[in-house]
Amino acid sequence: MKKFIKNLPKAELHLHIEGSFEPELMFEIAKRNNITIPYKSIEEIKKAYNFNYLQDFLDIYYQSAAVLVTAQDFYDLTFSYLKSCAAQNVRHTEIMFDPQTHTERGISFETVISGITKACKDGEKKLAITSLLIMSFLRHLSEKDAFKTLEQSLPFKDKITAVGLDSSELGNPPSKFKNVYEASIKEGYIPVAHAGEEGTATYVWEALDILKIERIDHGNNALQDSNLISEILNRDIALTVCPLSNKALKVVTDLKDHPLKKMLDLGLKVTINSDDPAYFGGNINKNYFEIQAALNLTKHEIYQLAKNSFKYSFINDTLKEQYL
Ligand code: ES4
Ligand code: ZN
Repeated sequence: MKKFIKNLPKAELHLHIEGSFEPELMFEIAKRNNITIPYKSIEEIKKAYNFNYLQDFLDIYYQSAAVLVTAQDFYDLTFSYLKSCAAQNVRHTEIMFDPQTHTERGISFETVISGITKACKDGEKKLAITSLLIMSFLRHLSEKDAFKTLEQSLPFKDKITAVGLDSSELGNPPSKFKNVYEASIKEGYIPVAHAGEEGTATYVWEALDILKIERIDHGNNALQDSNLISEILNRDIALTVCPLSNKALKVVTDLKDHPLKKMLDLGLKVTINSDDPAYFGGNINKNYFEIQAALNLTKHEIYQLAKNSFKYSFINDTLKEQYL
């Protein structure tokens, strides 16, 4: 089974580039930028990565992202992730990035996007991996702030495919971002959003009806509402599920209780993703391995999950045909 998973061509649709920041690279970049980080060793870092809920993780994630300063830093971060994709037979990836995590500390939007896009180009040339970008708004900040980010993105519009919504979900419902999503759609961005990770089914409804999203990041709590399940099925919208993330952030107590099998049985279009692989104990293949073992998934189900990852990606139809 492990070999089957390893050899299976896959796409990753839910990945925060800042969450792929491995401790080794973090130390290296902190050193060259003369920034002190609160850890002396990899062991100390691993010990700190012990979370009880989403906010515990976010506090550390933003702190670590603060060592990224130059375009070269963003290049190294992204290229390192793409190399790990190549090693796992991930052929296509849709990378989320959080501009506000960087612009808030005085790093320009251009620095961030130029480093990331240069790595993506090299990833395509040297590693044969295709990629596209999802610009994510931080939901703990205001809609006005998100508008500012949208504005800053416009000169680089040709490099960005979609907009997303991440960070602290509880208390920051999708409806808070109604206007900026409307404006983003007008600019040609495809809307997606994190919903139903810690938030209720109501948040998923809002993301669908108010933000008009075309893919749901997580969506676990959609299962609380049978009308919502029918709606997701009718709209043929996929869920980007992240098993090890859910375990690390205690969205589920044990992978055996993970709703993924239930989702598949309901006919929902599910994909498997790593979310923040450097923080949650595993890359995409490890997510496949562990959820397969916990839920006793068949090869046919694993194949279906990988196939969904290409089918529900945002690549153009010609390329999609090639992957399917
Ligand atoms: C995130 Cl797992 C998760 N949820 C919400 N926002 C995030 N940003 C990075 N990882
Ligand atoms: Zn996420």
